Amino acid sequence: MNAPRLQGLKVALVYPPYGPVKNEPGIKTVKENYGIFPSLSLLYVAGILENAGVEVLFLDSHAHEWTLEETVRKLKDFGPDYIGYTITTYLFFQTLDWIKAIKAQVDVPTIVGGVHLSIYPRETLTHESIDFAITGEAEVALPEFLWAHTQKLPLENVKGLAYRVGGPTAEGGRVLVTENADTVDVDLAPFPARHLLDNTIYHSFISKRKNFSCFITSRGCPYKCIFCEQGSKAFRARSPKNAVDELEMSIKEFGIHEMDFFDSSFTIRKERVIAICDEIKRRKLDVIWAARTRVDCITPDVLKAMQQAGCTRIYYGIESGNREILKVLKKSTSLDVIKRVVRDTKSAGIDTFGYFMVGNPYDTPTTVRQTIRLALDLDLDYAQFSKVTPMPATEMYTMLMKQTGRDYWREFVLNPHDDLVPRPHCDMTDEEIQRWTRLAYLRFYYRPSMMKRRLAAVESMDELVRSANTAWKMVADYKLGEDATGMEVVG
Ligand code: B12
Ligand code: SF4
Repeated sequence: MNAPRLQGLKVALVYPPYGPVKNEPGIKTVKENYGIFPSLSLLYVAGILENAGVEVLFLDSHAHEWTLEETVRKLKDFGPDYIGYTITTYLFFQTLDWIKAIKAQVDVPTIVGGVHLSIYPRETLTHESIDFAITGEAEVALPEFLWAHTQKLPLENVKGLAYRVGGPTAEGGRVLVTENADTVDVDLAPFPARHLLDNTIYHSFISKRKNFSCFITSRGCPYKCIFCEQGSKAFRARSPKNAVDELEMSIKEFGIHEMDFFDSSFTIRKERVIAICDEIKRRKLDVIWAARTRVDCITPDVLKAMQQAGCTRIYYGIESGNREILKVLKKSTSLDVIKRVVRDTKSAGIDTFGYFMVGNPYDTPTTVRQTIRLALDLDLDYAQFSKVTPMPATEMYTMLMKQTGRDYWREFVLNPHDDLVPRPHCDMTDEEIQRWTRLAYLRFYYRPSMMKRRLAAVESMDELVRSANTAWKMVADYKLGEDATGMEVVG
């Protein structure tokens, strides 16, 4: 990758704490108990920087619950030349608060990156506390930017960069966005720098082993579901050897024995998946793992290979129990395929986790009931019900912009606030959607059969406490019997 060497340079990466926001797809109780995950995005950035010779301080203030003061103290002790943050559109205003407060006390250039910057680089750079943005993947762009900036070379030659010229935008300054950086060869990307973390502190609400971490073996997605921006990114997969090398290193060097694979759809290429599984078995890696995929990318031989290689859970994007809505979402699958694949997965000895959405275009209480009914009938081991959030750079968001003539997220980034972005073609109010989502959880998890299953599956005291906590909060927050949807709460 011919990265310029940057020895002597110091960069701190900060992952600020974050909490629920109004546009949050998850309901509060579930969100609060979801677990603590490392920022894979920032770990990639740390790997890229170290590979280029930079000294990196990684501050996961979210996981460690470090206050702003503690974080600033650590930053001052380190004395960085730059501070970097990963940004998501939803959490922009929360992250920005930390960026501003840190900049006021450690005044070095701020660099930001993340998918958000490929969508709203100009709007983001109107905030003076942010100096530079990497607008795409950082593998090439970040070392080139740091080289050019430290050597005082012209920045317009750095691909994949956004920066201000001529002062603050409010006083006539302009934001320049250079041409997109070239696509990265995913097999050449440095591994996430997990050695910079205390890997013992991470867990999910259903993780069973320590240490726990997250992992990705491919980028982008060839499908075009209308609610997801990943379909706009070309699918690029790592070779089985490269992916399993990282897995092996995580086990041997950092004691990681449970991995959550965050590929958009892990099983898109069947032969690659089987090769990864064979490689895990050949190296006798002591790891259990979970992966996300689509029901129409699964076959019995893939399931068998995955189970034999330590896969204990598959997350399926099922989304809705209504055929017409599945078509609107461009899920291009049928209820029959969903039912068959969930059955096959369970027969293969792998737990099933279904993702569902409430508040889709044309959703009504009737279609939401169908969704809840499907989740119950499938007899999934876990289900997640999310309130629809039209995310930027998705077809669903374009629908909303056409319907309303507004670019809500753009306004949100220019003038950060926590107002709700409406949902396109959905007559249900946010309160109704919230209520249905909670009801869906209660219907799903508080059935006697499910409670029995959960208790039987609990492997440690820690896990039991986590589940009981979530369950108690969910019930305590819900006024049983006052629900207006007409569905009983515990079936
Ligand atoms: C793993 C993951 C998580 C994990 C770990 C967090 C993380 N970001 O790693 C968990 C579960 C914690 C999580 C949480 C959330 N996530 Co998330 N997550 C992902 C996922 C699946 C993979 C990220 C990844 O590592 N990709 C691989 C790397 C190589 O790509 P990358 O992340 O784009 O990073 C590259 C560049 O963007 C850039 N870059 C990224 N950050 C930075 C920072 C600097 C300083 C620089 C220079 C460059 C740079 O360089 C990287 C290397 O090339 C992505 C979707 C995806 N497939 O990418 C969503 C995604 C990033 N998440 C998203 C969201 C919305 C969230 C949440 C807000 C969800 C929620 N409701 O709570 C939170 C926010 C947490 C936070 N504070 O960042 C959105 C962001 C959309 C947007 N418009 O901003 C994405 C794109 C998924 C989606 N389509 O909705 N997430
Ligand atoms: S939801 Fe999944 S399958 Fe659909 S575009 Fe996004 S990543 Fe691809």
